Amino acid sequence: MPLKPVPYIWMNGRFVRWHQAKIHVLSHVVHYGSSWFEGIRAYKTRRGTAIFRLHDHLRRLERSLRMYHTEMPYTVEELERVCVEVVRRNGLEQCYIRPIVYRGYGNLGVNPMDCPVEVAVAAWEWGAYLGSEAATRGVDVCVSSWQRIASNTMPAMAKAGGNYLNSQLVRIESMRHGYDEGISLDIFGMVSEGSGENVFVVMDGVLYTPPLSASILPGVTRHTVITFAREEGIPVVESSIPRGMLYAADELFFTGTAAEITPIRSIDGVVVGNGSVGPITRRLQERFYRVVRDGEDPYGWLTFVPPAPRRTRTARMAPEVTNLRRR
Ligand code: PPE
Repeated sequence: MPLKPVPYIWMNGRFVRWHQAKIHVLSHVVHYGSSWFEGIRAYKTRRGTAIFRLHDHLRRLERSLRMYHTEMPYTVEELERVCVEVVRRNGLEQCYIRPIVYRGYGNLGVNPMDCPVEVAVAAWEWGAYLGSEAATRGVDVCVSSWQRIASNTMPAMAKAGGNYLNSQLVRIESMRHGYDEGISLDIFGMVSEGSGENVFVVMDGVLYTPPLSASILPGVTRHTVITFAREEGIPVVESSIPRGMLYAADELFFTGTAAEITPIRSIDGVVVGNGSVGPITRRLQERFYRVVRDGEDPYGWLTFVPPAPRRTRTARMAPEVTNLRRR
């Protein structure tokens, strides 16, 4: 399904029309993958539209940039206001928000430092990531023949555009072989993560997930699930997970902003548990929905979006996010 355009994208300090949000073909990012981004969801909760863990996502963006010796042109607080305004101005009740920082047009050659650091924030409606029945029925997954990037090649902890070439290979291979998604092992043969999700394993009532040293992205949803599990009294173990555990597991699931909490119903054709959503997975999903659907917010994870402006015809409004000075 192609993207469904909304009126505006915020780009380098102003709102531009969706179809006008363009870059030059010789921009550094096009050639060398030099971008850092986030994926954030806004939910239509009972208490109004709210962005989930906005601050935490933007802090991760800042850290991704630091790993590449690049300063964010705007502060986290400024970008928070921009994200809110992008949702509001486009009249979106629930959506996916994509802030992206990239090296633009300046010079070419590997050295990025002569290219401007540019920033855009877009939002669009994005439904279920792994299919409409993924959350209730689960997905079929394989172990990929592609290993996850090693932390001494590129920092897997950074959400950098270039990392997603590795993810693309995993995803393409899994789909070509008839699966919904693939899980990569790290270079030491231990379970790492999905092409766009973190992985959890349930065995004997204990929740296991790979540590940061397994070349994973430190997922915001992963942290959310760990928080819920601890509160529910479910023991959480962050440790190396041998591949065999995937086949022996009582329950398996993915977490991610796009995928939310998606049960895995088979791995390499081996049915997980009894093939239906397991009790711990379900409990964690319910906890998650209490926040993003009911708007319960004991952790301060929701940023509510004020109602949309009546007139959206002029893009020149909202001086608080259009007059931002670059740092
Ligand atoms: N690992 C990877 C490689 C990853 O891309 C994501 C998010 C996660 C783990 C989970 O992180 P978090 O969203 O903070 O819980 N993947 C994003 C990209 C999806 C896309 O296709 O683009 C997402 O879920 O938004």
